[in-house]
Amino acid sequence: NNKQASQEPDKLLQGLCMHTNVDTLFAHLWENFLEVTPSAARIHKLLGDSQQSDVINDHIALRTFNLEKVGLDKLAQHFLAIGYQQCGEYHFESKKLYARHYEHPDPNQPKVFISELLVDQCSPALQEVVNELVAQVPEEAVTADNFLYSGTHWQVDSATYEQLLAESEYAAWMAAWGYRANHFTVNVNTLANFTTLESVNQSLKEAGFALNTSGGEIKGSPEVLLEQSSTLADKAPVRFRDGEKTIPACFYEFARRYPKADGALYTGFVAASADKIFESTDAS
Ligand code: OOG
Ligand code: NI
Repeated sequence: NNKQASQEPDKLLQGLCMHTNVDTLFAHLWENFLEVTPSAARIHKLLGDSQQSDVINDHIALRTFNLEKVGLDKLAQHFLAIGYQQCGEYHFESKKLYARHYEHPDPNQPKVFISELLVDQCSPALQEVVNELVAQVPEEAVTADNFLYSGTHWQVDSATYEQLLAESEYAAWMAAWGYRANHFTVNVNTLANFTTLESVNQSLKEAGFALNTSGGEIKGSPEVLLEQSSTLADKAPVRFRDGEKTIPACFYEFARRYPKADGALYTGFVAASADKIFESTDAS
């Protein structure tokens, strides 16, 4: 009993520290995301100004290559270490991507969607470029606290960017932007002055924001328990080896979830919808 009593404060402290760590990580990711996605700050204000409380995040997404040094598991480790658990997995055959999502035991913490490019299924030319980029990442950078918002650890020239772009938009985006939240997603269920995703989209369009229309403005439906929409990525300057170029950076997403048969909100993702959300960073 004594022993048990003396463990309680430890457990409590651990729980508190975890929350501090989760909040700190997302604060860094958000700050880093806003550097290249100024429209997200304006949209956050637009949605948040219409209610008293803050805007709640449904999830964030991160991207990587499936190479040993920097694969999905290496990114996931940063979340597992602060209490997240592995949940669903998703396959995107034509884009040559694999993804998993992670959830925190506290349902108010954002979910995390991590994808990786299946480099071994790409052309020898792409494999050569990506291997060379990843070779420049110091081993210790991957486990450092700031890895998930550390950007690129390599130098790339604009011709190489264009070469990647011709084969995989995803590979080109990764080469240009590296490790950072690719998007944040507003939890529409908790917005006080918006009920439907249609009304969110309408307000965004009236304010002049461009939405991703691939697969329709709204991806998913009440039947699949998830509706999503997103802005088209902001364009931001990247410093390539041979000079600066302005290209698609990151975007903002909006998600409305529906209850399952047991009454609890669906917490997974929908592969067919995710496939279109990826295209929010396309150059066209
Ligand atoms: C992830 C796209 C998928 C979702 O909510 O379905 C996604 C990405 O663009 O990296 O975020
Ligand atoms: Ni998303």
